[in-house]
Amino acid sequence: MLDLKDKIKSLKKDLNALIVAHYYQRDEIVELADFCGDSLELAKRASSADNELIVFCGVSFMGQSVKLLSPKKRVIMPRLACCSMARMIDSSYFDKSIAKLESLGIEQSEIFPMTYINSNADVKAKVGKMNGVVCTSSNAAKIFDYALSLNKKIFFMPDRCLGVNLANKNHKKSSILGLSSDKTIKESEVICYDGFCSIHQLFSVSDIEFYREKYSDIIIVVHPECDPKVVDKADFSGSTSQIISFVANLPENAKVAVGTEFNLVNRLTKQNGNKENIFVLSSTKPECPTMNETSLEDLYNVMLSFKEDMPYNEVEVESDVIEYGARALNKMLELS
Ligand code: CIZ
Ligand code: SF4
Repeated sequence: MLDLKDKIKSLKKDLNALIVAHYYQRDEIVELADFCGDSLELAKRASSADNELIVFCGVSFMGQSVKLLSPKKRVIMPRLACCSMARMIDSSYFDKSIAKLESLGIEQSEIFPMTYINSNADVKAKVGKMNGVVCTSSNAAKIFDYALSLNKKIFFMPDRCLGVNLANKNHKKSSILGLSSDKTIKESEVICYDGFCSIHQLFSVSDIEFYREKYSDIIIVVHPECDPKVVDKADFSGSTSQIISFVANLPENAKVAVGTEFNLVNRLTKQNGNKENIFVLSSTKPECPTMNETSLEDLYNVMLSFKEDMPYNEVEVESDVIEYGARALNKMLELS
């Protein structure tokens, strides 16, 4: 009798589907995927594939990005799991934030909106309507350079940590809506929305101190969704793909503590064959609950229902959201 993995492989063949999985997905899902990557790599790969059906193992905004880039494709997700950071802003909070800035005397024409890819399509569409841009953690520095060249105030959403980290790297004054005073907001060049990733907040300066005390030669690597104080004390900060290549290029016996989602760090230890030298930079297991929701059963069931003409968890995006969201996303692709 076929086991679940074989059944998924056979359904994949029948449906001529492309299965893609984010780095933070569980190993059993990653093993079955045609391609594993970060959200940018996955959106590009899935939207340019010949396959009409994409099975996206990740969180909702990622499946939506494929629809924005390639609206004719059908995208199904084993779980319509929503990244908790993406859920912190919607189109009405976007409007309220712009209204708040206007109430401080900052005109719309002075604002350049920039959204992290970890946001829903309706927010990307709002950004696109104002001629703004999307960025990911892999291309954030490049897109930020472009944004700075416009000599406007950058309104960065939803991740206040990535926004402040980018501002700090570029020696620009930043503020956070809802936390900073009106005076500071008015004076700053980068105004961040007050969103964050609860998983990346788990890594602290005291975790870094703990490891440095234990191993004086340890290298600390973190994701830019971590708190700016943590990023400041780390040896390297980068996106998931950048972390993977940074660790792969370290000398064989180098000790490294990594601050990002557990599944990725755990895989790094396996792939680098040096388990005891790669540590998770936290005493709490940093598991993203929504990324970990996807199971083999979910993957099988969503594909089977598609085959039986009873599809569910299909990603749908309204046409005006596609038009403007794609504008912001394509601008990112042109710039990166
Ligand atoms: O863009 C992504 O895939 C995320 C969520 C993290 C990263 O740094 O790659
Ligand atoms: Fe969202 Fe954080 Fe999970 Fe990434 S790790 S999907 S940012 S909640």
